[in-house]
Amino acid sequence: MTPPVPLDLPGYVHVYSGKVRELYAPLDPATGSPSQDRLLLVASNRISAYDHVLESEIPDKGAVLTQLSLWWFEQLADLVPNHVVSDEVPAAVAGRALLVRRLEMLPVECIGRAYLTGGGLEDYRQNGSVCGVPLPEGLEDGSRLPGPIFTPTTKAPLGEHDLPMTFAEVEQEVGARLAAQVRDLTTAILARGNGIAAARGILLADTKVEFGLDAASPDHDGNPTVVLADEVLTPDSSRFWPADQWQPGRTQPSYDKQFVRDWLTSAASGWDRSSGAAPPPLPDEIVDQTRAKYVEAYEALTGRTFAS
Ligand code: PZK
Repeated sequence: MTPPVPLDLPGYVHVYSGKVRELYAPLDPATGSPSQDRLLLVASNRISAYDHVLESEIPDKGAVLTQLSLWWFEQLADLVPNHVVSDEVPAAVAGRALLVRRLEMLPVECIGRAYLTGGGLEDYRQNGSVCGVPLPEGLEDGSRLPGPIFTPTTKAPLGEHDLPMTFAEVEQEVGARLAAQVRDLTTAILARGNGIAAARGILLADTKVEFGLDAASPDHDGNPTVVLADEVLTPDSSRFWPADQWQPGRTQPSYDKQFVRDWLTSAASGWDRSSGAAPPPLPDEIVDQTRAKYVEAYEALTGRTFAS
């Protein structure tokens, strides 16, 4: 897995690369030193599947996800403040980058689940609970939960897998007050998201959100404000399912990645998922169909036309 070469963005310095996104720090024009209070969050057109970042890119994916995140931040603004400062960014990353407030990030991946699948389902089958949250008997892959639950994980370094945490472990990491705050915010964000998405034919099975502290703006009690960071309720941070195909008891089709997964696991790709080999490039029609699904999700949710 060779990380891509960071962009050369005059006035910015590269600080970090994730699987499909990058962080840059603006340079102070007067001193030339990196900003301590701002970051540029850039979404690429890269796509991952089966734990590989593919060599094929999906045109406009970075812009669609950035614009969707921006729209969700607005929909959630009465629940939680967010890190967005501006969408005025260098032309080279127009539409797919945001200038954000640099926060002290909490060392927890905040996962909310409204439906049971993936790692949550495995935990449930072994323990009858997910991250220590007890659940009713008889649930299957894709079952809707009685209400959204908080199933946090550790933040593992890039390439390693995050591990489930109990709520008590989150309390030990960040304190009882913050732990309760991020739990309640995570489930409220997912509930609000599903309230909006269900009417548009999309189920949000689960989501990962990240919070940071803004010490510069303390709340009423003098505590640092909890701020929603990163991306929110995008197909990269959440499982999107087509509502009309939802059928508990099987693996649900993915709203955005199903064409990619089906082709990669078909004989046509010649790829053996268990071989550890890099997946082959995607045929143009799979790229086009996948781009169309991202645009379709954006347009269905926001009611806006995606303008590339
Ligand atoms: C921050 N990440 C994950 C996101 C990447 C990596 N507002 C913030 N302040 C401080 N740190 C972060 C954020 C945000 N968002 C986010 N890591 C640190 C991440 C995007 C691309 F490469």
